[in-house]
Amino acid sequence: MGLKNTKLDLPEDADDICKTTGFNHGQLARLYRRFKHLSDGETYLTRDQLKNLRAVSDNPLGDRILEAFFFDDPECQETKKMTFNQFAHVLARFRPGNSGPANEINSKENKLKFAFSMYDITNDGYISYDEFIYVLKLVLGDHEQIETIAERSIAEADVTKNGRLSFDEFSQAMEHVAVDQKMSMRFKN
Ligand SMILES: [Ca+2]
Repeated sequence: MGLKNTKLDLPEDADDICKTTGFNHGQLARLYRRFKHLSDGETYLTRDQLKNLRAVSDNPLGDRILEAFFFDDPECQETKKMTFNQFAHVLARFRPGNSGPANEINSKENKLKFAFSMYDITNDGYISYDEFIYVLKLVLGDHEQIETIAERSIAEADVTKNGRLSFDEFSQAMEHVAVDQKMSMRFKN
C-alpha cells in the first residue's frame, strides 16, 4: 500500500515514529531530509544546528524555544543533542490539533506545556515575576510598561497569591487563548 519507505528515504523506524507522532510518511520524509541537511548527515542534531531552523532563527524567543525543545527528554537536556526520533517528537507537538489522527502529542495541554517551559527558565515548575519579565522583554523589547504588564498579568493569574505561576495557573490564564492556532505550524507532505 502506498509508497515504499525506500522510495521516500525514511529512517528504519519510520512506521513507529509516524504512529506516535501522527505524521504521515510524506511529512516524515520531508522532516528527515531537513534533519539530515541540518545535521550534515550525522545522526544527531546539536543545539547550534537547531538554531538554523527558521522557526527558531526568525523568532525573538529563539533561544527559549531551543531550551524548550530539549525540555521533554532528560537525555536531550543533558547532551543538548537530539536524534531524528526526538526531533520528530518535538515537532509533532506543533501539528495542528484538527489535522491528521487524534493524537495526544499535539493536544492543547502539550502545546501549553511547551509554552510554559519557554517561560520557566529555572525549570522548577513555576514562572516567577523575573522570568516573565525576561521573556516579555525578548518579545516586546525594553518597553517602559513591561513591569506594569508583568505585575498585572501575574497578579491576575496567580490564584494562590504566591507571586509566581504554576502550570495550572498558567493554563487557566490561557483558557480563552486560541492555543492551537498560535502554537501550530503547517507540515507539508
Ligand atoms: Ca521558574
